[in-house]
Amino acid sequence: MLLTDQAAAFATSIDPAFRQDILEGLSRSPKATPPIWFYDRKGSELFEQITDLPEYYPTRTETALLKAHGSDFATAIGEGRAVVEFGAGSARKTPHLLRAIAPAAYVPIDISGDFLHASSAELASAFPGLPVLPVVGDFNGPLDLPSAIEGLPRLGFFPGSTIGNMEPDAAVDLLRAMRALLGQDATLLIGMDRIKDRDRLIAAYDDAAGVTAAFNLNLVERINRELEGDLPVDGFAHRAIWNDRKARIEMHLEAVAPLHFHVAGQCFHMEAGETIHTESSHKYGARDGSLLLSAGGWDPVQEWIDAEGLFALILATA
Ligand code: AVI
Repeated sequence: MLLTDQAAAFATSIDPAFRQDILEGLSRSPKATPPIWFYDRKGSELFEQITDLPEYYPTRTETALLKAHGSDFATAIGEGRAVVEFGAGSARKTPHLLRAIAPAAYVPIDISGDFLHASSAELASAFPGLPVLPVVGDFNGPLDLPSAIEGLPRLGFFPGSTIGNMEPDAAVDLLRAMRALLGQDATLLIGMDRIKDRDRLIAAYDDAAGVTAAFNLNLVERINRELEGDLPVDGFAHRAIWNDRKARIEMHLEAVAPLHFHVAGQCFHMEAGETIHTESSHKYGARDGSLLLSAGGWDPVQEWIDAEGLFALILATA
């Protein structure tokens, strides 16, 4: 088959994984798309804004824990490890940990190369002498660590409760993959958001300034931009729902009227009130985090939690 120039350009510029996930997700009933596709440049910037919102307590609380417990980390983790950060993004919390444990190398992993290279350069200048070895990639798939850290004991660092954006079975698979990647004497420091008052949880995902709504709706704009979509952005409303049975906040894009639209040449229809489930953010009870880690092949050894019980950092050994 011959492609026109325009179609050929479209066929080569399109991210096939994005196309496949969105077409599959919109064809499903109920409709659901994976949260990784929030994070184009604009989505990553909006997420950074979310982390500063008064309602979004996780980043502030976890950063305060990292600042406050540096000497505990130094004792429990020790010096000279290679720190491997999963989903490093802007890596704003990382300096607190690096200062406390004097690592031998720092390996940030992130899917967004632009973001990763900018934050790696900043860290390298803040920690002269520390080898900073960024890896661009999706930590949900197979990855190779830089050969420069061969032989060094590793600390996996997975802050932000990003584990909560996975279904429990996928979270267990990821923890097992991390254990295999990090090796025998590895340790893991992981952030987990706790179950709390429902109104507080909903406010954190439906802030008064509408930044989380813009973050969710940016997915519609991204589909239009990158997948030849014609979704009406004002045809969708942001919804944040607490699903108590599954202990998770769900973000949805709800059709405010019956909608017909196209994506990559395929037609879709939504009834008014029908939603696209765009993200789950699981929250953990007092023992849930330890159970999840154990299922993932890790042995939880220490936990740090703020006075209000909002957010926990857990240290586990392989
Ligand atoms: C990245 N992740 C841990 C965030 C969360 O809280 O689940 C993503 C997010 N979605 C809306 N607000 C923040």
